[in-house]
Amino acid sequence: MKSTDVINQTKKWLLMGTAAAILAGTCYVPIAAAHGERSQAAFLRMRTIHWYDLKWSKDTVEIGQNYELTGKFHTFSEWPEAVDLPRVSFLNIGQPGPVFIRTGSYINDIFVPRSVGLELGGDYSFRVELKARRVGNWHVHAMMNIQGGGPLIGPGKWVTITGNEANFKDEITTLTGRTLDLEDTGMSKVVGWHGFWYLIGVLWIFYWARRPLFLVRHMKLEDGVPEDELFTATDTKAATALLVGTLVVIMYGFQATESEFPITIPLQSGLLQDIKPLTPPYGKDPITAKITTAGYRVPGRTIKFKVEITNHTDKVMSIGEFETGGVRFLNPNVIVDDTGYPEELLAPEGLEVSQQDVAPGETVVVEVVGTDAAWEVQRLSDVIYDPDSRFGGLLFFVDPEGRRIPVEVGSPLIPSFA
Ligand SMILES: [Cu+2]
Repeated sequence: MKSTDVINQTKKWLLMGTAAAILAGTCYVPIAAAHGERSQAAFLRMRTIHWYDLKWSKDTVEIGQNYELTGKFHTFSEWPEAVDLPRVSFLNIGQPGPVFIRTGSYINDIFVPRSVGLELGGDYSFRVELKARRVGNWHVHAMMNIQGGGPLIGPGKWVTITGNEANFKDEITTLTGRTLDLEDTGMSKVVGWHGFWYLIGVLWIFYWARRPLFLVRHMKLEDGVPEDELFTATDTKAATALLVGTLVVIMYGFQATESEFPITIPLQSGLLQDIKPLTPPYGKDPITAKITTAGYRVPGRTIKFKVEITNHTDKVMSIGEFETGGVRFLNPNVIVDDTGYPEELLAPEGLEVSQQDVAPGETVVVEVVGTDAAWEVQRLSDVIYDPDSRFGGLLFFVDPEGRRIPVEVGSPLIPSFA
């Protein structure tokens, strides 16, 4: 084969390869349907933070409009060893970049722009206030970041943002009385100063690069020409001018900025505080639930357990729901979801119980069976791969007034292969 043939062949293949890469990149845009949580170890998701009573305020918002994610969460008592205790935790939102901005977030009505400490075994309420910023269809998750543990991703729901992004404004008023749009505050100054110094640097290089740079100078040095003959008196003047000029501009810049912003404060940081859990409606441990056996079929879509329940209250309590890893198995006789909970996580008729109502003072052993595709789709069945085959969840009891009382349950979870 002649060498031109080889070159032509190479060109042809290169061209085809590039075309294929561009085509693949532009035409194949897969939709990410889960956003990290499914790949997390099932036992971690079931034994860390349990999100419940979640409410995403609407399904569609316009640019600049407010949006809210509210709900409660429970910190599981038997916190897994693999995750540090939630002493430094940050309430976050799982979304693909700032498609919403967070205008406020609260735990138990305490404003939490920084990390906080949480107690194990407690229930907390939270509220995250958002403002729509990017047009699109986004999957928004409740999320808690634990220092020394990582992100604990809660249930996510799709929300559509419509409108014109150019209209988005993030206005604030500072304590000095200025009204600023944080979308572009300070941008012109940052670009201006960076551009200015970059230009100075380029000009200085250009000043020298006009003359031959490498070979000529190298050869002169080799030939024993003294170093100081390689630059002229003008060069020395130019260098001095640059040095003095730089210092003057720095001083000017410092002064000008100082007089434009006379009052500035350092970054506000540090652990905010330890937040105490909510006071439960019936006091501490109104209902005790102790699992005696628990298991799941492999492969399968069912988790079942026997639980010894004692009702310490003076009301009849009905078992309405079992929640684990964000999946809600409902007993339709007791709880019908009216919050628009994400379909893929909701089993509206997924819970079967051998006894639904527990009388005041009664102790019973109830068999609970939760069945839904979500057990498999959300990969909770993948607990078979986990190094700690234990689970945790919340059993929701409903009192005659319709109040929901979450009771933590957890135990080893034994697979069966028959
Ligand atoms: Cu998601």
